Amino acid sequence: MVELVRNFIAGTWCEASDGQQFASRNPADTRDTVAGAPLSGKRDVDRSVAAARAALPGWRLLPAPRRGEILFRAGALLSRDKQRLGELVTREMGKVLSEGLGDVQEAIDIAFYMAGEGRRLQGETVPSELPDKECRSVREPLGVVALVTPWNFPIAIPAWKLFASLICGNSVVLKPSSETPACAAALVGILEEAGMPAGVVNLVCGPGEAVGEYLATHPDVDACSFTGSCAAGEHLERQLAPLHRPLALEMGGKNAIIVMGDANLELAIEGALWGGFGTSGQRCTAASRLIVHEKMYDSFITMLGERAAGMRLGDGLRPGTDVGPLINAAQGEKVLSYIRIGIEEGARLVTGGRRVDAGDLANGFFVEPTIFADVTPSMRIAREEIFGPVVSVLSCSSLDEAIDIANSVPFGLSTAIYSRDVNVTARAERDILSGIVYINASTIGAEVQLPFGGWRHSGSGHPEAGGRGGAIDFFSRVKVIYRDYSGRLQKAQIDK
Ligand code: UN1
Repeated sequence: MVELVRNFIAGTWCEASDGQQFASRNPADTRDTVAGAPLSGKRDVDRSVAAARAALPGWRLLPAPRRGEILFRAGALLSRDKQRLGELVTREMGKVLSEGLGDVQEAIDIAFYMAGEGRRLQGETVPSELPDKECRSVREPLGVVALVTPWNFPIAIPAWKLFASLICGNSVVLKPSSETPACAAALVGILEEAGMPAGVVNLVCGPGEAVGEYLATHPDVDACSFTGSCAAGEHLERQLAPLHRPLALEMGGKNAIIVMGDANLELAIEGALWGGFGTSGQRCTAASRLIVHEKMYDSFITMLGERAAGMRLGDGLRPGTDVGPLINAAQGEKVLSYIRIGIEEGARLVTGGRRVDAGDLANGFFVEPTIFADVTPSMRIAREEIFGPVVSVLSCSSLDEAIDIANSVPFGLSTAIYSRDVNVTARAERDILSGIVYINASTIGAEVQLPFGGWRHSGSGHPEAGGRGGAIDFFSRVKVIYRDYSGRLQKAQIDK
């Protein structure tokens, strides 16, 4: 069945202004067209920004707990439709069904979490240094916000951004990846059914970066939140710099798992497989470096290699599939080129390394779970984000060395350490340079009630998810109010 996706502007589902369409395809079998979507242009963006602007005053002034009620309903509707939406995620994006359902669950979680934030959008009240005077702060929305989202979490990431921006009172225009328009439209459809007033949420589809950039730099947009590649994020950062517009960026990662000599080996292997090959390695939190203590090194590699070689590639909708396809041929070729680079750099290929295109796999881009051993920190496969099922194993002889290696890349999103020694894990926790640290758990699977954000080249320092200290801080701005009820001129700093 081909889904008919439309733009959603001012509460109406509509075609692109010039009537053109593009298709999204099932990465497991590209003969299967998932959706026809409107190939949108500047006029569609202009209309959606105008709709968001027109809807802003009413939405901004609706009490935040009332806004939260709409998000509660959206959470309930997402729960009702979880199976259907999870299958759509798998069909349009390729991740295995359990993860497709997890993608939807993450959206449910953030819906309920942000709905509750509607009753917690706190400011501060502090004493004044002067009598008969109040000092307090309140949170206000930024205005019209552009949300530009990737394909790897086609429901969860738009949901993170939508629900956080909406609870704060912003109106939005969502531009999802052109790989996954049907998932985005399904989410927006849920918000419509939940009772979102017309114009508060608008959707414009593809094509790719041109529309996203036009939207983010649009003169009537107040802020932008972007998740995607470093190259696209940094480009956007340069475009937006002269506009002095708040910009939240979530970009790449080169996340490490440190495995110390006293680690629970079986647990560490499971974490490495899950973090390295879950979502076919197409997560910004994917574990792509394993820094293993020399005491464990050989046994770790042997066991990991055997387990990875036994993973089943295939269509994520088929039960028993461990690893789905890559999103498209360009991404597949990029992954293969990194495998060639690893071999040329002198790393040892333990398992995998090839595209599999026999039989049922002929019409997607499937790459075997691939492990390189004897990788050194300066190799490109140890430094650059691959975004595929390729894992590099490096060795270390101490905790300090492991942390140095982990911190030696420009990224800093998620790092894990496996050790039974609490003194070791506490030091790692303190010294690792990344926004998220896992102890005895893999690098993937962050929960929505805490901020999610990368340090250094992984992000702009404006985390997603979480409340204060997280997404609420980005999607709202603080206004400070001084109220003097003394009836006379009081001079701060002077009247003491
Ligand atoms: C991403 O890969 O862009 O922590 C997001 C995780 C998920 C989110 C990943 N909850 O792996």
